[in-house]
Amino acid sequence: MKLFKKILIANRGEIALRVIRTCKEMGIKTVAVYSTADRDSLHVRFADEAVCIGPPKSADSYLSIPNLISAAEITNADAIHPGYGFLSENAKFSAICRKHGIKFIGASPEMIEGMGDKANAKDTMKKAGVPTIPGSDGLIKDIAEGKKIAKKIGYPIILKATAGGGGRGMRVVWEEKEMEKAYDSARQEAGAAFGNDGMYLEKYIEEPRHIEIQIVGDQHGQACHLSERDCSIQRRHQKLVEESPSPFMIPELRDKMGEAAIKAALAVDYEGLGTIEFLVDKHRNFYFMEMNTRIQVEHPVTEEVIDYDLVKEQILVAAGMKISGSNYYPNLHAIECRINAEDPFKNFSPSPGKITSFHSPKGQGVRVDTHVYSGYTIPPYYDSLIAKLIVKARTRPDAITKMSRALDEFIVEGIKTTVPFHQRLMKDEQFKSGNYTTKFLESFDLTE
Ligand code: MV4
Repeated sequence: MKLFKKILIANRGEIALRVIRTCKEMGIKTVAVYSTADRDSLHVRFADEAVCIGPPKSADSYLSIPNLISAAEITNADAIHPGYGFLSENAKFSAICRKHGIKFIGASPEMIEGMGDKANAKDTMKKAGVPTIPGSDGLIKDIAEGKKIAKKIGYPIILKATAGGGGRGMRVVWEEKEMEKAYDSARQEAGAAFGNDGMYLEKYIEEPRHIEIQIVGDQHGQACHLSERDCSIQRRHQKLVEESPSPFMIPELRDKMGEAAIKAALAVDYEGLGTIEFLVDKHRNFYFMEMNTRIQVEHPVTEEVIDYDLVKEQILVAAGMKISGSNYYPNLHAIECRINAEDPFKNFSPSPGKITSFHSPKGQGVRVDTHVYSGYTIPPYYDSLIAKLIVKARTRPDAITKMSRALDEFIVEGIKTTVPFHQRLMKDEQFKSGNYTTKFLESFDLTE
């Protein structure tokens, strides 16, 4: 195995810093890239080298493939870590890195393309024996075909864009007479958003949980799982809280879902770190939803419960290391709260600006991943995540208590944050009971 000498991190914010930390511990040199809006970010300060790649607009900096490849060539980086978002699941970028002899620490272009098309991904998983939701066999060609399949499987059904993501191009249909309008509008939305209006259909699962399995596959044909994360606390397809283990999990289900996730990874010869997302219904039936081929925002909850550096694993596997092949099971309970620069009392509207005072919580079992500090100005151009607060404890109730205590210590002045939202959530009886689904936040009261 030949380890990388220098990694360029094609990202910003807390995840860029997260990758830099692991590289340092591994003795790998780092190159940060930054837009002119990010000069003062900690990822720039803590990297061995830093290259400015353009103006604030993402399209001209963090999404500019020529600028990133130039930065890698100038600095002699032999690998690029894309983090999450931006170009982390961009098939073209993965291909161009390969062409330039730079290792892309992520999936191959073929894999990204195969999993990015949702109907195709579902078909691949179905053929591999991974449970999928009953529905159309691939894309539907018109409304008449949609109605025919819906009648057979029964309403409600959901129409999904094959190029979809973040809930766009998706419509729930409760009865046949709504089908025409739903189909036309979803198709139009998908065409405009993704330049691909292919639609497929499946049975609508009414109050599902979102439970995902972390997997890792190596270049030698082995794959294993690292247990689950429950990401059901979402608002408009944005995750706000993640935890591991899932409060809904039982050992038999974990074994079955873990096995299905490994089957999914082996079916596509998956190399690297990945996540298989499942929908889980109230009867604990589970169904493949999507596969993510990147490190995820919520990876720290897994790191905390299995005591494992996932970024290190990702880098080692990209360099050709053989994995041990054994699965990992949680020994502790971890919860992550996403601290966003948003006003939870004003519909989570963005709140960029200067942080006049910043003090992060500390103490046993408390971790804060952040790139910000007192005096830092949050630019308005990027996502609103400013910190991730992760706690771990022996049990879920202890983790919730610890999270409450840590949130009380979190001081952020000058901007609004989601801290007050999380404080309320940690005291909510239904959240505390663990009995929540992806619908939970729709009815969560957030008046000041
Ligand atoms: C579903 C579903 C119910 N039934 N599919 C949302 C995003 C996209 N990745 C898939 N999504 C859903 N697919 C069937 N057949 C409900 C959702 C869904 C959802 C899923 C996970 C987490 C939050 C969600 C919020 C609304 C809808």
